[in-house]
Amino acid sequence: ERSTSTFNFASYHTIDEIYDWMDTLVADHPSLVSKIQIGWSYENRPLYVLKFSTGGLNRPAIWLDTGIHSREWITQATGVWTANKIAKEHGRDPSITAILDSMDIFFEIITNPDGFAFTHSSNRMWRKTRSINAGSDCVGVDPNRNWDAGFGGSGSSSNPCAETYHGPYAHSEREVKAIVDFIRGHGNVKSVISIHSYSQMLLFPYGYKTAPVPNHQELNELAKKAVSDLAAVYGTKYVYGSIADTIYRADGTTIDWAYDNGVKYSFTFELRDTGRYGFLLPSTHIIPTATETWPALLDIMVHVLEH
Ligand code: ING
Ligand code: ZN
Repeated sequence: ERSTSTFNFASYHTIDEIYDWMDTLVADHPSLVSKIQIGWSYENRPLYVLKFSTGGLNRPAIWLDTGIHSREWITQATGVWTANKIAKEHGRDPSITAILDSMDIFFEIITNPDGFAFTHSSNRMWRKTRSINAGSDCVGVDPNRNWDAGFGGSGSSSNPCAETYHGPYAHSEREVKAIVDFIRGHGNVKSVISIHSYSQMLLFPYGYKTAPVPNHQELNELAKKAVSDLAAVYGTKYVYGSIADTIYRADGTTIDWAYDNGVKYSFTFELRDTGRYGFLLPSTHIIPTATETWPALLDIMVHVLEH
């Protein structure tokens, strides 16, 4: 059944189900949503991005991604719910309507499709890409250590068998390079929001150094407001701050690269939970997690619109 009205947002889905659902979303909202392909994965799966736009030419844009780490299933599920919410609330909710009056939103829901397929077929706990590493029996690169921002430093591993293996060179992974080329080619991306799980955190640059970003105070206050509005929904507590201050030093991450490439509103969410279920979060959490995250996303997007 290819209809957004019968798709079950409260359960986890395969890549084929989610890719089919994208086409129904586009079909149901043809004047707002389109699907673009930004490249191919290592195993030759298409890399799809949903574009939300009411027109214009190369409008200022917000980039959202979920599922760059394949085992973080709550993120792809939240991505599906959120993309549907954007389409549904456009023309109803004043904030998202105002955002889409002058900005475009690009949303890559399955950012690591090979890894995601592998979590369904073989190993539910797979994090990395599925590229073959020369001279090693271990497969995959950490796509959140592969970006050209402090690439290869101590906050990542040079061991291909490690979960945080940075890869042979920056942007070696097709899944990463496709986003780099897209954001560079677009030239007007104002915000990157890269969604992970788990830990309940809202993080901003830097991860590859302890120095604060020039607009640290602005990002810190925005994060404070976003986690407060998130907590107001069901009481879920998030901590916030720079990556290096809040979790650990991490080199070669998405949002550090974005920040150093002119995207001054770069954030990572770490969604539910804090470890009871971890990556194996029951599907009963999907709608509550997405619902509470929505006002936090709106806070960031409205701030970007106003700055
Ligand atoms: N944690 C992230 C990781 O890649 C992170 C935390 C996010 C670090 C963004 C730096 C930037 O280590 C998980 N769970 O993936
Ligand atoms: Zn992650």
